[in-house]
Amino acid sequence: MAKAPLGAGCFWGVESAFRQVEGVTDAAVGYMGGTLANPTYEDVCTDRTGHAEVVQLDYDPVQISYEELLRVFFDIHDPTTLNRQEPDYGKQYRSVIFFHDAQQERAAQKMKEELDRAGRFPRKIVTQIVPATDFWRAEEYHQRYFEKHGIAACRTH
Ligand code: MHO
Repeated sequence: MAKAPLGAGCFWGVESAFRQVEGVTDAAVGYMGGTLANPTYEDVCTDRTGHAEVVQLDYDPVQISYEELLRVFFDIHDPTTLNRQEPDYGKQYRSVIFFHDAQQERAAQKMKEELDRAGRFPRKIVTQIVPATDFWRAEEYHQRYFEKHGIAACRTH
């Protein structure tokens, strides 16, 4: 099993999308990339802890490659809006790929460059590609949020 932590906006929808992908064996929502240890959702919402909302994916590399996971990642969000994903503003909603090793880093860089070159999006991709840090699992009520609440999109304010 391998791990891939990815940030693509409000983690409810990202988790729900990846749970439908074959080869993804588990998914947990949480926070990564900040300074505060053991942050709460309210801490992260202040946009002052530096964390991003992420989904920590467990996947079986025999069933799905890292590249295929990244394709899904780029398909399910807009990687061209800086610190914003649809209705949600703030650095915690940034588009970010946290890599665990040099191979993941190279794969992510390569895909970002290829998508930019191919003009896949009307604007330049702003996705960060940075080393993984501590994963802080989010509060239980955020896990499988859509399944619990029967909604399929992040509600807007
Ligand atoms: N716009 C969403 C953000 C939730 S997400 C877990 C809301 O309705 O609060 O950041």
